[in-house]
Amino acid sequence: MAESVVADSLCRDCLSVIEAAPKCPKCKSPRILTHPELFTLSIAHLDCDAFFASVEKRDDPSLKAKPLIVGGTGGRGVVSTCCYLARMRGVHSAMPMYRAKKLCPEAVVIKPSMAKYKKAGGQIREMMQAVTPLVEPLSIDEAFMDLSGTARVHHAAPAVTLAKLALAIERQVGITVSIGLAPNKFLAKLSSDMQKPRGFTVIGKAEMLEVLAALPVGDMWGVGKAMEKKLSRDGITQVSQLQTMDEKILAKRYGELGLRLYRLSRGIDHRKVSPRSITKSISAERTLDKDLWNEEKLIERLWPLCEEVSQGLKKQSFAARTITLKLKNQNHKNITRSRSLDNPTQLADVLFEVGEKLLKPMADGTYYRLIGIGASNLTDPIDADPPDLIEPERTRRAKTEHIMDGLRDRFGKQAIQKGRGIKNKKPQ
Ligand code: TTP
Ligand code: MG
Repeated sequence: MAESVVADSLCRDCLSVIEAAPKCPKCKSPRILTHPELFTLSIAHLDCDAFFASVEKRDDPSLKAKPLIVGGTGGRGVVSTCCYLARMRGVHSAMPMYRAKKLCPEAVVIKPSMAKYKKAGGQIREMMQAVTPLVEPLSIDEAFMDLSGTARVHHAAPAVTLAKLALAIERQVGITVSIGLAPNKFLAKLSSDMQKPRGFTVIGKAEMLEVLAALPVGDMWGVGKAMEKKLSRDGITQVSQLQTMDEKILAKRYGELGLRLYRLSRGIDHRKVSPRSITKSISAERTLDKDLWNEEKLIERLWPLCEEVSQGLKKQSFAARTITLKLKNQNHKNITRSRSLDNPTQLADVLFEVGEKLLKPMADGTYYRLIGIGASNLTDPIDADPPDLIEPERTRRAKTEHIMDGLRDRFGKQAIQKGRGIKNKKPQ
């Protein structure tokens, strides 16, 4: 009997749908994508490769073959990103620049030009939105896309449309991207990172458990350094271990995060791709009824603003990496002070703690007529507010805040107020 052959492969260069082969029979390209679920999956994650560095190389071809670092060049500057040549020498994002230069002395170092990156990011987003309205940007260079139902419009399976999009971005924007295609957001994001740069990785239902089992727990979305250490102390270092653990035990030990680990380790993620334009910041500010200089009084005004911003973050499903305090003096001059966080937050408590620290040196006798707090550098809340092992009190406060949010949802905003909120209601 003749063996039946299945066209389960795609040439990423000429976009022909073919039978599995080492090279495309039509254009001879070796960039063949083969997977049994290739033409049925529709949730994707797209992430630009070495984004800032790629834009710089595009704009100055003499940099193409050189290791390139983009970042702050001052004494305390850090690496924003670097090209893959510099990565081979051990340089990576968030590394102090002096260390990066030691690791790769011949690297060219360039200061970031945000306007250029925003333009390129915007162009790419528009191209994604032309493919499907269901685009959920996560940051300037990455987004989820849901391509379910697009086959009819594009006369091609999502995988083909995505490969075509990657080529179009290379041609029109001049940089490369990596794509992950999977049954859900968690797996799509995981897969887009697996074969960078210029990658296209598929994780299907059939092999997802096996793929996940091979990962260290630190690769799980939402497991930061502190959580990784905690799990390791408890003897859990591999996702394969989580896969054998009982849901109730994980929930009891690690709360909400434990439940998430249970689900994600099994490849379960029901979150929808929710289209939204990229919100840059969420803030709240008040013009004071009377100009204030007193530190304590200014701090009292800060708390309700932090609660407001925190509610906004939670409602819109964002977490902030940067917190900015804003003050306006009697000459109507705006003064802002910002701080970046190690872990993004959604919590009023954290906003307040940072806001208070930023405010203290500003309370130098100057009269202020307005106070505000802003949250920016917004990311997915999945990484937000990991349990604080150094300050367990902070974890306890975070838990209280979540419980109060739940009560507020059930009984209304005024039904429950946190200590600081109540204090602010007292006549002064
Ligand atoms: P990433 O997508 O995390 O990194 P990348 O695009 O440079 O590299 P990769 O190929 O691994 O995706 O971030 C996108 C851009 O955001 C990056 O080019 C620079 C900026 N960025 C910072 O400024 N600081 C940081 O710590 C990180 C991680 C990124
Ligand atoms: Mg990237």
